[in-house]
Amino acid sequence: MALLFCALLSIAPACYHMEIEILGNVQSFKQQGGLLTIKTIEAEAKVYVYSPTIIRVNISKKHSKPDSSYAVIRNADAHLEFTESADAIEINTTAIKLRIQKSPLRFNFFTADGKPISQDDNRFGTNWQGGRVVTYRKLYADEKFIGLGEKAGNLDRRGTSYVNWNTDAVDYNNKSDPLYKTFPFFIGLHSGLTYGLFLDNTHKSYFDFGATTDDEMSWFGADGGDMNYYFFGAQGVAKIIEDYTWLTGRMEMPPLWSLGYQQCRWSYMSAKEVLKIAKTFRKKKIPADVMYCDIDYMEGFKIFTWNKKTFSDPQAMMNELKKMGFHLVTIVDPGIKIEEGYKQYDEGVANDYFAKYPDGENYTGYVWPGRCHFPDFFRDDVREWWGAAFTALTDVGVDGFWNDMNEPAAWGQNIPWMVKFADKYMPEVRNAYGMQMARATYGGTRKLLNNKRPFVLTRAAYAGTQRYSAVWTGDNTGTDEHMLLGQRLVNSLGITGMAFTGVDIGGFSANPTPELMVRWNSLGIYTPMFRNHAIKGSKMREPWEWGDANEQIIKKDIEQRYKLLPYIYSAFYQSTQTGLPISRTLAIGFPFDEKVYFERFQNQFMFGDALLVAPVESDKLTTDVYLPKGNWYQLSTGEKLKGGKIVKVASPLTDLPVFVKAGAIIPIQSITQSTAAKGDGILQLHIWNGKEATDFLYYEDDGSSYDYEQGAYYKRTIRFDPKKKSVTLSAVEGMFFSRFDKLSIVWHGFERGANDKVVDFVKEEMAVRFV
Ligand code: MIG
Repeated sequence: MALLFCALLSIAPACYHMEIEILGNVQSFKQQGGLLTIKTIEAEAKVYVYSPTIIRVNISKKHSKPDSSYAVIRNADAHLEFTESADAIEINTTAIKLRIQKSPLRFNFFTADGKPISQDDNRFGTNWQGGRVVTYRKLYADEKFIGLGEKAGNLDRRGTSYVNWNTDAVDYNNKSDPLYKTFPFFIGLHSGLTYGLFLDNTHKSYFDFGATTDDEMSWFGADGGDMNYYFFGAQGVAKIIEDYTWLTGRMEMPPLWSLGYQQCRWSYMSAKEVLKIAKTFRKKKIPADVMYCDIDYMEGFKIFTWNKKTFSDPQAMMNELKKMGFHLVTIVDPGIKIEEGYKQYDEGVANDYFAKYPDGENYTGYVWPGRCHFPDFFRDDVREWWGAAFTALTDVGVDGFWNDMNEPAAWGQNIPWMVKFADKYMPEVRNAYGMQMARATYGGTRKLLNNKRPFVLTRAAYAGTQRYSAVWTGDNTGTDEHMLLGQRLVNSLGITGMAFTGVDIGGFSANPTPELMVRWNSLGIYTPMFRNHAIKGSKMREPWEWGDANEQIIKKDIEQRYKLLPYIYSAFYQSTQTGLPISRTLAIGFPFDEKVYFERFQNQFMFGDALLVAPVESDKLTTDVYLPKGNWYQLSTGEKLKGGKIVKVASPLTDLPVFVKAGAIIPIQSITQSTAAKGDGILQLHIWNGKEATDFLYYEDDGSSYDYEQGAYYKRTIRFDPKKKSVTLSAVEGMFFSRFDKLSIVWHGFERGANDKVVDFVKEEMAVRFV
């Protein structure tokens, strides 16, 4: 036996030989409009300019047609200019100098004034290793890397490597990789310069930020397809995010209700239980907007059905929820149960809508309903069909749709690579499956809801998913470590265009301590999506399950969220315009401040323009916080602090450390029990004194329809000018009437004379002066 095994081993190398193929030297090139095509004996490179700060390089042995992308929504410029010399071709924009070396063919990016930003490793450049294509880049001594979206580990990804392969990552931890999503986009920082790189390739992909090499190179690549990357040369992390989201799209205004407090559980087992929980929120006067139904609302886990016993009258349940001002989000999974007589199964088979093996047989995998087929969301007709089926939910008034298990997940986790979606095999498109499901859900429900905004949530995603859906970070655990990791995931997702993000507050698996539950809720205020969720079998998690004293703290936290909604909603508007996330790692605003990357400070973030939040473990009642350069105030005490240093602050469970940037303008409203409630009609404008003039773009609309696309919004710039001693509001733009009729100005950090003022909130330009 042993002998035979050796014999087999010894012949293996003779049977298997991996080819390394190099890129070679430039043989010829030609320009057609906005495209420069460069040929070597081995391959072909296409270069396009998308904007002065974005250049695309696409290297392939065999370019496929047509050129398509799930992520990119823009086209290249129609024209491109270059110069040629004996050893290089040069493309110059106002921001980038791309020097294309001829022998061997290499791509080297510089600033317009010639400083190197990102260069190929001249030894290896781009090459093919079997079917895999890889590019090696020069690593700069002080280079840092941020990005890749939902990836565990540290903010600075230098010294680590990652794989993108969407996975149902149950019980992941801070070392796990891959997780659920694929965002092959990172930002590099060195020598005071920034650049971004987006590898638009849905195959399994790899990023090595100097983890497994000497200090000379980093590399990235994919198991198939082209070396197809977009290079971003803008200076400044925020500018690069703006460009990346210009290219891949930005989120739309979310329904306002989805920014309220969301209560979820696997599962509230009956309509009666859903209503009981909702009523308890109202009885206890704890604000909330959203209830969830996890998989148990269905009949035998069949998508688009209601359980006849436990949810016998969904319409009646919805009516009661609505009366209380609640919205309902229901879960959908991709797996369609194999069962004759079940509508989705019958239609799917009749119309051939499922993913299949190359011989035409439908692929079968096991998930909650048992044996299932999986819709081929890569096809237009399948997405239409899927989207239209949501009437089962929208007809009774559901307007939130939670897309789970769409990595896709099947028991055993290892779907055969022979499974085909549209005309592609699974390994090529797996990473985009969840995105296409979210796209189908969004497209269908947007139509069905008649001008109302759907709320879509997805677990799996690919670059560009922000156009369709919010995301959450899957099955985390109820520990302090996970609370901090979750914040890093949210902050990192924000770098890659995903502004609407959340984690399971309290942790999905395991039971959090009461202290952790309280702490995590206080961080929930400052999480774009504020949702509580827990695994089946765990202890109940609702705010009143933690004792009276803790209930009061959690209630206050949720109230704080509701007060901040005008500020938060305006931050979402900003994201729809610029792509900047709501939760911003400090690396966005302070990219070259070393301390921002220290492990003990790397979880800190700006929530919108004005608030710096420092997440702290639940058992740490004093903590060090790093305040970047500038002046700050502690939100809870009003104490003024000088930045550019580490400060020690108290961090009891009643007071998560939050700081306000000097000069901040923060609009706040009265506490309401849901976002549908009117409130007292007074918008409070909190002005935090500073030395420089500052602006805040205030935005409001009806919070629920698409009328804002037709101009039904209310927008004005608020300016605080300490030198002129005034707060001015520009005239209102847009055709919507504010729900506030009074404006009350609250002054912080002013020495004297600035009295709180209540004035009429008029549409014309207005100025409030102080002495
Ligand atoms: O196999 O629907 O991440 O949020 O509660 C588990 C049940 C399936 C995984 C999701 C989780 C959800 C759970 N789902």
